[in-house]
Amino acid sequence: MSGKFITLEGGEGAGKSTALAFIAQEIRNHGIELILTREPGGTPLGEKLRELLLDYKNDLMCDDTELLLMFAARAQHLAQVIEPALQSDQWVLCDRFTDATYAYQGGGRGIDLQRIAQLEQWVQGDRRPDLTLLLDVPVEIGLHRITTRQETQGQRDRFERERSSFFDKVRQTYLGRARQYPQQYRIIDASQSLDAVQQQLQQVLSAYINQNTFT
Ligand code: T5A
Repeated sequence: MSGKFITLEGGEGAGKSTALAFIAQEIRNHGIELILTREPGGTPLGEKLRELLLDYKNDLMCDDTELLLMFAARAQHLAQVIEPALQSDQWVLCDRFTDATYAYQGGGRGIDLQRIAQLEQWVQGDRRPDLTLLLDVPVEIGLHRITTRQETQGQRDRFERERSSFFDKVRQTYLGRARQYPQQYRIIDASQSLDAVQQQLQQVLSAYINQNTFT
């Protein structure tokens, strides 16, 4: 069995953190060895870059700096964590990856998608996710959820401070990529109840694992 690279994506308030533990457990229930990681971050150096990227006090960060820091963290993450795991036949579940760069820096900030594609090729070579689970939720529902969560968890980060028009472009870019890469993407309707979201995830994962493992 060769390692599979699974990514989890979605706009703000889509429920990724909530879904992550459930997805990991579902995969491990099939006897698969899995590592869990995230972007930006996933390594000690990447986590430092994450702090810079999310800190709302860095409000003067220009769009190219943001893009390059995302890919700097990613280069380290691939070299130190993702590639070694996949090459030793472990599966990797990553909370966000380059599809987030297309959605946020491309869709949200308006950076030319071709420039992102060039960096993607440079940093990743041919490495792409085998499966991307997109938790899709209308922007107003997602933003309402994070507003409720912030009452218990403090300050909004640099991205969470963006306007709803920014998140609308993020969502449309994700949905556009899901249409463009139907083999890679599975769209989960994340506006439903937690139980219903988990049921969808279970169905998608069972089908995927059955297709990609042998006993
Ligand atoms: N970024 C990242 C880029 O711009 N470019 C990139 O290349 C990359 C990799 C940090 C930021 O970095 C940006 C995007 C991000 O803004 P992050 O930490 O993954 O990345 O971002 P968050 O979106 O903040 O991720 P979280 O997983 O923390 O938040 P979510 O998805 O909002 O999830 P969660 O689980 O905290 O849910 C929010 C609230 O909703 C409730 C939860 O209980 C929680 O209170 N909830 C539900 N309520 C009702 N029904 C459901 N089905 C629910 N599911 C969850």
